[in-house]
This record gives sequence, structure tokens and C-alpha cells, in this order.
Amino acid sequence: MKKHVVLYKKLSDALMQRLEEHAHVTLIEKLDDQGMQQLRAALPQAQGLLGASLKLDAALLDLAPQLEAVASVSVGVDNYDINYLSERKILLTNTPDVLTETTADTGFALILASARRVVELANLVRNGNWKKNIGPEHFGTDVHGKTLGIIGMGRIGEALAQRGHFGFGMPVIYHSNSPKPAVEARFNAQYRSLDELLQQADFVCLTLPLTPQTENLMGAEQFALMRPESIFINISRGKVVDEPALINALQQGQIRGAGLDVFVREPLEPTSPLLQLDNVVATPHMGSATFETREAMARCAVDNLLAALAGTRPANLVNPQALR
Ligand code: 8YV
Repeated sequence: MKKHVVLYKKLSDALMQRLEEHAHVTLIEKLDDQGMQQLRAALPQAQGLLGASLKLDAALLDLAPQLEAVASVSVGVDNYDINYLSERKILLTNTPDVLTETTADTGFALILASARRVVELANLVRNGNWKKNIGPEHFGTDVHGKTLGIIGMGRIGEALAQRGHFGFGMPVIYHSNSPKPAVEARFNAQYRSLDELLQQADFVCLTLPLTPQTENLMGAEQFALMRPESIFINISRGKVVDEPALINALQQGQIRGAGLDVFVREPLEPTSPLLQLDNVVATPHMGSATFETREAMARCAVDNLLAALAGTRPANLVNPQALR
């Protein structure tokens, strides 16, 4: 008997065909008002859910009494009420590993773009304002050999350390909930307290998940510890940062600049003060957004969901406590 799966993220034809071989599939094309109505109407029949970028709270989950598994097309799981899912014995899966390298590439894109003022100077050319040789008023700052500070040494943090160490000859310092001897051995990385890292790093990079413990981790006190020539990079979640405090630190010159791929509210409001600052490079949560990686993530989510619905343990189970 085929189970019923509700998709709220479009899949490639190949993955859609694969899923339809094993399940009845309802696709919610867009999560606008009409799409949310369609989703609410489909949930009562759903045994499986697959998608991303939707806050899946108890109110929505209560509309799905038959739900057995939720497959997120993401590594971050802050959109899910994990305790409630587990109480309901609903398996939650995510897609780690397949997006690690691409997201670390995005992190380095932001490091280079913010340090060398790539966006600002590319726009100078595009706008016809390149009238003479670039002078000190347009100089950026070097990346190679500078100290790379990584807050959160998980898969993505480790991939960032690899790029800094081997690619740019950067001394790597890191802060994590526990020391990582393997990372220290591979990249000559050194553990620091959060305050020490903020005081010593030329680039402060956030690569940790959003949890109740990390929300607003970076506030006025933390930005004040950073040096005026240091640059802040965020490829984790916007809510790990007290955004008004970041804006103030940038406006006051407490830090040199910022490269930001995530924000407290997304999409970022066009009126955000962050977009009025030339020393901010802002990108639209594109961390994992390549053709290859998003297809790999979706494939991983489909594999996870089909395994869960078949009664076997999925490869990327977030809440093993939900296993029956
Ligand atoms: C996207 C991400 O939000 O994986 C995550 O946690 O933040 C990004 O990859 C997600 O993949 C949207 O599909």
C-alpha cells in the first residue's frame, strides 16, 4: 500500500519519478497563502513530508495525525519542533555532508569579497566610475596569512579551516563546545575561548547551528571585543547574531566589515541599514545553492524519507529518540 507524501519543495523530474514509484505524492508548488491552504488541506492524509524553509510547528503538525516522517532538504533543523516531533514518534531527517563543501565555498567567497571589496569595486566599474588607477581609498585588506577564526567546528567549520590552512596559508583558531584534536592535527588549528578568538581573529566566521544556546551569541559585547580591522562572516543562521548590535558595530567602525549570507528576517528588507553600508557584502542565503548540491540534498532527503516510510532507519536521522 503506497503511503502519501506531501512535498513543499519542487524536485527534479528524476527524483519526482523515483518518489512516485513508492508513494502517492502531493506537490505544494509555493508556500504563499494559497499554497499554505493547500498544505493544510493535504496534511490530514500525509504519512511523509519533504521540503525546507517552513516553520513546522505543533499547530501544523497537529493537522497531520498520520505523519510518520519529515525529510528536510537542509542541514539546519531550527525550523522544526524536535521535541514535539519526537513525542509524536515522527522521524526528522536532514541533509548533512552533501552541502558541506559548497557552503564552505560560500564562506570563502564572502571572506574574499568582503576583504577585497569585490562587490563595491565591481559596481564602481559597472557604474562607469573607474576613471583612474585604484588608490588607497579603494584598497582592501589581504586574506592570505591572516588569522581565520571559526566559531563552531562542525563539518562546515572544518571545511572552512581546510580552505584557510591549505589554500591561503592562514593560521586557524576556533571555538567549539569541545576541543577537536583531529582538526588541530590536520590544520594546526588552535582552540580558543570565544573572547580570545574575537580578540585575535582577523576573520570571525560563524558556522554553528541555531539553538536556544546559540541564539544572539554575537551581541554588542562580542563585537566590541573584535578589532577594528577584523571582518565578521555569517554563514550559519541570522538569529545567532543580535543584528542591531552588528549594525551599530559596523556604523561605529568597531569592525572593518561583514560578509553575511543569513539574516534575522529573510528575505532581508530592502530598507535594512545593513544595505546602506559599503563595508557589508550581503547574499541571499545562498550557502548551498548550486545545481549540483541542491540536487544532492534533495536526493538525500528522498532517500531518507523512503527509508523512514519503509520502516527502516534513515541515514540522516536527527531524532533517534523518535524511533518506535
Ligand atoms: C538552505 C541551509 O536553507 O541547509 C541549510 O540548513 O540553510 C541551506 O542549505 C536549505 O538548503 C534550503 O533548501
